[in-house]
Amino acid sequence: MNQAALHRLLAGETLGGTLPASAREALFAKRLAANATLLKDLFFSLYPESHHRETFIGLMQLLQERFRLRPVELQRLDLERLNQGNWYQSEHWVGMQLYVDRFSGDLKGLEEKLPYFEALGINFLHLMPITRRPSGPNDGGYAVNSYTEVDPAYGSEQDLARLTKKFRQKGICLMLDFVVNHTSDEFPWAVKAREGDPEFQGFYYTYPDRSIPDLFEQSLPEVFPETSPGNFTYDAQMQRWVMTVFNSYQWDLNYTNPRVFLSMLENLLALCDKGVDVVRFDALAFLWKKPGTDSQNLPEAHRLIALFRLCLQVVAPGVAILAEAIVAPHEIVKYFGEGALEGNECEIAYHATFMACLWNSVATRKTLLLQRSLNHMPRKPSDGTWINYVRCHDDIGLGFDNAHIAALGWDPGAHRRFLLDYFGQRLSWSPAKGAVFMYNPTTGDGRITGSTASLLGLEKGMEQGDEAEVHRAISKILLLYGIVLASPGIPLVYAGDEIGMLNDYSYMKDPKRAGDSRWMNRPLHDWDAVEQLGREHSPASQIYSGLQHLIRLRKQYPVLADRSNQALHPVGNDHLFVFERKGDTGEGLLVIANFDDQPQVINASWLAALGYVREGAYHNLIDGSTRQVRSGLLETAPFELLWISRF
Ligand code: OTU
Repeated sequence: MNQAALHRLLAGETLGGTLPASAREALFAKRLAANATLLKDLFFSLYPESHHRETFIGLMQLLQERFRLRPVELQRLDLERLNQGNWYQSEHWVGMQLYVDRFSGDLKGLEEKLPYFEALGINFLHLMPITRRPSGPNDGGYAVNSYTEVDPAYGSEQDLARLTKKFRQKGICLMLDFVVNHTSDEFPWAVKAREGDPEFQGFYYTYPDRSIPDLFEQSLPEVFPETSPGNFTYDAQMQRWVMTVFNSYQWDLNYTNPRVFLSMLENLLALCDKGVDVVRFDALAFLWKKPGTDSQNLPEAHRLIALFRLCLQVVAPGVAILAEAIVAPHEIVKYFGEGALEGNECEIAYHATFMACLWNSVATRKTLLLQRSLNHMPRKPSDGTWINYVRCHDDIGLGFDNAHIAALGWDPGAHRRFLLDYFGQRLSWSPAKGAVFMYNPTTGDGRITGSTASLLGLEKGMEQGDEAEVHRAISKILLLYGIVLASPGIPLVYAGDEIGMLNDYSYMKDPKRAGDSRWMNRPLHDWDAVEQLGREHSPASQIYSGLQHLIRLRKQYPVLADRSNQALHPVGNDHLFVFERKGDTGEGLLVIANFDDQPQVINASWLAALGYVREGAYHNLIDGSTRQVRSGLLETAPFELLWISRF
């Protein structure tokens, strides 16, 4: 059966919305055949055939069953996307990430905010976890009691169904989390394990004594050393130690047990059937553990992710996977799949290195580390794309290589300390108001929390009534977002940043959140400020309108889609970050970003050679102005961002 005929069948116009069983079966058979060899190889490489033949047959049955259950409307979308190719690489996507409860109360409330997204130009939404979670500490929903059931505080299943339908009608892409590495300690499997059921104890890494935990601890780093030191927790009811790499109430799933994989796949496919377009694989670097290693980025973890991907390819090929791998630069790229797995892991990954380097450029006012890190990163496969972001709900990890810091002539330890001091309010001259997160005195490692606006000086500037500081902060916010919006990938706005929301200190008074300063950058959305937008020349209004304008501009330039190239230009001025987006047919857009608080110049002759300056003039798309080069130099104002079009 050819694709067009399948399309007609799935469209169901002549069939009253139903699809003949024979056509569905043919489609399933085709998809399975296309993926079967690799699927089988991967499965038996993790779970030896000698012991797990039956489980593999169980997997095949599960795929068939889930394929039958996949709603026709989503099957149709799957086909559309297969035909469209890399739909996620379009310049048309602009994302926003938000906590539903903090943004709009619940899912119904979120539906009412659709005009807000439309006005700003947002058409890709990452909703932080919305499924059931413990009523006590739950890591913002990253400790799950269910992978599929909506938490009653957020609404009902119907609310979610209605919302996803609305999103589809409006062309909004929905991304939801799949907390693939761990469940809460209240998850049904954990409850059974605690009750003494050995089968479910085998769903987690549980041990009767410290011998194996101690072995693991020799090489396992700590993720939350301040609040959750160590990687194991003793459960008194179960009388066993259980691996808890994150918080003590987040139990790590044991994927060396194939039943865990099958059960989690079932959860994943059920989640996809709710109308999710992208699933965010949380903490996926940690999926496979092995004593004697740091149990991150292991080859088995990659194979496991590929296995999930291939199963999706059979059942729900329109759904993309986002890698949340906040790991070393050369490790991040591997989540797109490499070697035999290229194109068979995640389609999308957070560009954590880029994000971290942007913050480094803010503190140093220099772009050397940014350029060097990007230049040295292995290239991602052309079918993958990045999520580019300035800030998210988590901390900022200083995720760049010490070797690059050293190559610039800086001492890596001292440089990292400087960054923590700059953002963590230990330098009186720094405009940043942030906090140091999870400082580990033994390693000297620490991360940074705080909202974009507060980290860029808006909070301090407003407190001190320092207009110049406020102005600089606004410029810096638009500078960072303008870079991200012109970079290859999906730009993601962290909710609140569009109106310059400051740090929220209320978490300190809430026992469920105190101790985790990431809550500082998870404020309740300020709808009063939104109400006032445009009525006054407030920082919020300036940031909002600036961002809205940049978003509109981005969508007008197909050269900003991920399929076109990015070339970084070393321009001989350490304060500037200059890159060019180039299409196949001569289109081009040049971005110049000044990270310094002084005006900076570059030699314009090579810009003329590239076609961006003609007869001493150039065109800045951002303010629509045509400017003159003076004495052969192009000048940028402090923290200015230019998008220059080609003549
Ligand atoms: C993720 O982040 C989530 O984004 C966090 O909100 C969760 O707390 C965590 O997983 C546990 O579910 O440690 O500080 O890649 O950087 O996975 C953030 C490694 C985190 C980690 C990342 C994790």
